[in-house]
Amino acid sequence: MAVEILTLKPMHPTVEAALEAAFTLHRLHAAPDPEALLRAVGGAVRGLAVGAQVPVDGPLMARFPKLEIVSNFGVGYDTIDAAEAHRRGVVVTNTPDVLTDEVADLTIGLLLATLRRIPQADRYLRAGHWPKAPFPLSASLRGRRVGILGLGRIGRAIARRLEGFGVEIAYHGRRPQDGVPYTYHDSLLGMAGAVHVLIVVAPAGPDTNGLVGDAVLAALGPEGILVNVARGSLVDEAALVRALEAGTILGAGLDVFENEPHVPAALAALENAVLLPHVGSASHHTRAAMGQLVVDNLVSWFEGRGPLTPVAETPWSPRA
Ligand code: 8YV
Repeated sequence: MAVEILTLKPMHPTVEAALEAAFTLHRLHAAPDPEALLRAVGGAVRGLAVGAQVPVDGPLMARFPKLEIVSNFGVGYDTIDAAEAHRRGVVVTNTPDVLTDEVADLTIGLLLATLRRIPQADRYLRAGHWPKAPFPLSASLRGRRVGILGLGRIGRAIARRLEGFGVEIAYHGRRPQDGVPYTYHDSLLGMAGAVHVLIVVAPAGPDTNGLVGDAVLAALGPEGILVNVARGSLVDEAALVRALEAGTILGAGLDVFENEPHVPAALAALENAVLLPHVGSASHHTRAAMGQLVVDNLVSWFEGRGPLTPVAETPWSPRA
């Protein structure tokens, strides 16, 4: 297809190969002079294939007057100004569903790792401490209530897994959901006070910035565990460090950070935090499926069949 597509940063090699096979592909990141490439091809580019690394905002979209679609690698698209895309008549797509189970699995792993201190126990053994003394006893999931902030696709998949652990499950979101057997809380603060584990899995945006701060952490309490697999921006990281240092909460399991890939030294120094380098969806299987969906959205669009997974801000329905 002679349609011109641009990538802003390296994508999974299989995605780049598939894009190259289907389209005329330009790579901004590989250009010796990116500005010169933008000037040369900006007027012809009709699709962007992006990850989370580069913000796609109005000024960037303005460089592509023929832009029709932005295909995002990831279910979260907080780095894309989707409302602005809508104003410009540009469709934004993301990669829902294909990563739901993977992220939910990882969340359960991170929760158990944090509660039972699995990475700390591994470090203890390797450091040769075991022959001298057994590893200290850990906290437990037994008898805990778990609150989920954001009962979307991934939140529900986490809740389904938690059912198997025999824990009570609660959730908070904008509104209660029909047909859901979990306790709804209309305030995050109220839920934090009623549970012992808070799992953050809500989409990021201006209204969720720093949602989990001093007050929510204090409400979670000294036995509380915070798990964040959404975006770092939902948690006030400085407040979290203070809470972990002071024992306001017991521990945190984090897959996401405010300023990735940079993690504050104060957080990395804490023994009661389990820190992962944003690996929720990072398996060969799931990343391949996400990449395929990035490509399939573009192919479907340019073959005139519409986007497969448009985001809520840029709804699309076939013309009659
Ligand atoms: C990816 C994610 O790591 O889908 C998301 O929103 O955060 C992850 O699956 C990320 O999008 C890759 O760029």
